[in-house]
Amino acid sequence: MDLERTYIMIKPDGVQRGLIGDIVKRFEQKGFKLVAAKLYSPSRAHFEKHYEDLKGKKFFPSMIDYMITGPVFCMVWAGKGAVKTGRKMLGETNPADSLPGSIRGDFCIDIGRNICHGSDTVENAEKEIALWFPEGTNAWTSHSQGWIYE
Ligand code: DAT
Ligand code: MG
Repeated sequence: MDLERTYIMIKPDGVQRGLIGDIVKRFEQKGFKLVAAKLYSPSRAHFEKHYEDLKGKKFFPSMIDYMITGPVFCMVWAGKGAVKTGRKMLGETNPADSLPGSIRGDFCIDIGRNICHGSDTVENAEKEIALWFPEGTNAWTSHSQGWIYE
């Protein structure tokens, strides 16, 4: 089965606040499959590439300043509808608009400290996976597959 992949990243505030385990747990419990993960401290240029679509925004420089304050936890999760469902699990960009039960709805308050990133389209997910995991991801078969998919 060729599963859809999405790039999920815990930002420096999520790492500092000890939320890696909670966020990983939600994706695992949902039934998605972890195919790559690493703690990583990329350069400013790397973040500027990741967020290149937002280059003209007023908040762009301060957002990049925040992203380079410490390591981020980078992950690729695979599963049916992983991109769309992953975004739903994260919540809205602004935590104030995020429902309780979503990650941003439960764990953060300010838009500029919204603890996590998730790809917004399948095309962007594949671009982001290539940027963050040039070494590739891991192919493995989960023993739960038959209990998650019909
Ligand atoms: P998302 O992270 O939900 O995909 P986005 O791609 O529009 O949202 O923006 C990327 C990040 O930039 C977002 O997670 C937080 C920051 N950001 C977006 N809009 C902002 C704003 N109006 N003020 C401050 N930071 C903002
Ligand atoms: Mg985005």
